[in-house]
Amino acid sequence: MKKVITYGSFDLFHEGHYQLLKRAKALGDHLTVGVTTEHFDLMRGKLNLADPIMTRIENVRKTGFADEIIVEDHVGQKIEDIQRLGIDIFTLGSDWVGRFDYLKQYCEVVYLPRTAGISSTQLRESRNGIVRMGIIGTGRIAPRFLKETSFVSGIEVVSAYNPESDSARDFEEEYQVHTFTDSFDEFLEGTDSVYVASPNETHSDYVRKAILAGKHVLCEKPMTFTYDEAVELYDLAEKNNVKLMEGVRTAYLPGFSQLLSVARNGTIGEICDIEACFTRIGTPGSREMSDAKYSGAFLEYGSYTMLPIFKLFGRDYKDIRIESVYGKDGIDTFTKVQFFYDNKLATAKAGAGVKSEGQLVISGTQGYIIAKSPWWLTREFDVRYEDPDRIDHYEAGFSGEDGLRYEIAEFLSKINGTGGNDYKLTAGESIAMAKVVEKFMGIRREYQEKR
Ligand code: C2G
Repeated sequence: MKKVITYGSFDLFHEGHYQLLKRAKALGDHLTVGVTTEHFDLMRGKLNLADPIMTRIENVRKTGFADEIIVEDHVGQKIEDIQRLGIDIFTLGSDWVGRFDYLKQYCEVVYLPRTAGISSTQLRESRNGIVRMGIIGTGRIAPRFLKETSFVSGIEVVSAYNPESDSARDFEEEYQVHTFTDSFDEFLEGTDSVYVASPNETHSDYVRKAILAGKHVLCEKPMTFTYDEAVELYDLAEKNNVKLMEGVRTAYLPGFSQLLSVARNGTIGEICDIEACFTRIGTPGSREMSDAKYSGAFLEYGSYTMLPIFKLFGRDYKDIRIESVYGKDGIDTFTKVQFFYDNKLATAKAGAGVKSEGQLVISGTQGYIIAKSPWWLTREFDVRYEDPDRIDHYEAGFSGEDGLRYEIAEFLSKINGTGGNDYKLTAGESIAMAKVVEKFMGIRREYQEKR
């Protein structure tokens, strides 16, 4: 008996999938089909599947070609399956030519002709349409964001806005994105959604205006400087039936979700302490080194360090202590926020003019999780125990350099209603961050006024 295996996501099942399975079945007597999990697809950079796994499996089953259906959930599984199931032929469509030649040492590898003119990507786009996005602010992050959107199908940057005409013109010339300088309303008109990446102090006004114009908003952190305004903006988004999401990038990374799951599943016992640190010494004159009113260490990096704390301990801390080391003009070069929970402690440290070990340590009664710098771009972490020889190492998929594509994909699936629950960064968590930011700014202002 000749055994054949093939794999795929089989999202929005279409004629190409049907033909592939038919041809795969014809190669032998028994066909096994591996259907990918959402997690595995996320790890390999397929960011926006529309159908849940049960639907995808059911669609494969309905073709009648599969004698057996299995689930593919990890890298390296293909070799295991081929050996375990005694597979004679591994096959995939011709879009993969050459990519699986390494399997030739285990079985025959056949690339079948791909059906032209149809793909899940096309179907997703025609079903949901393309979400037109406008970028507000054309500074450092805008080009990176623009590049990352190209990895998420279904969203397209159509324009940008910057009231400073020089920088707008440069951006337009360099990146070929039509950039508005005068009319914000005109800019908004041609978009379905906006990404707010302007200077910190301008975020909330842009967010409000965009929401009122019926646009979905992804806003760089910190979205606002006050608790009340954060509440107001999330309410406003709900009332206007648009999505509002704060761009605390780490929250949307598959590796960070995995880290939170490991922390929550009891592996390290009961969690007692969290220490999260992020430092980056900025170039002299850069915003984080010089804008003592609206920037500095905590405003730039504090959101990352508060994230694991709010995710794991919640928002109901009993007390909070905020202390900073100040530089010229009273800007904070280093800020340490201590959270006191009921029998639990947490520390968030941010540095813009002080360098430290940027790590995340989550300590429990049985062991601890350590994620080394750059833990905020979570690619890997360890779980360690009393026995120093016992270390469990976890590695997560991570595509691209800065993880922005995961945030963009999340934003898109929220807009398209395919994202499920709002658990990665809830409005409540984002509002809790704004509350700490407000308190921090009050303390810093007081220090600056007294000097
Ligand atoms: N396919 C095809 N014609 C199309 C579209 C897809 O023949 N027009 C084939 C693909 O080449 C693949 C199968 O259908 O063999 C499933 O495609 P996807 O669902 O896109 O899955 P894919 O990302 O190719 O997964 O471990 C997963 C595998 O590596 C492949």
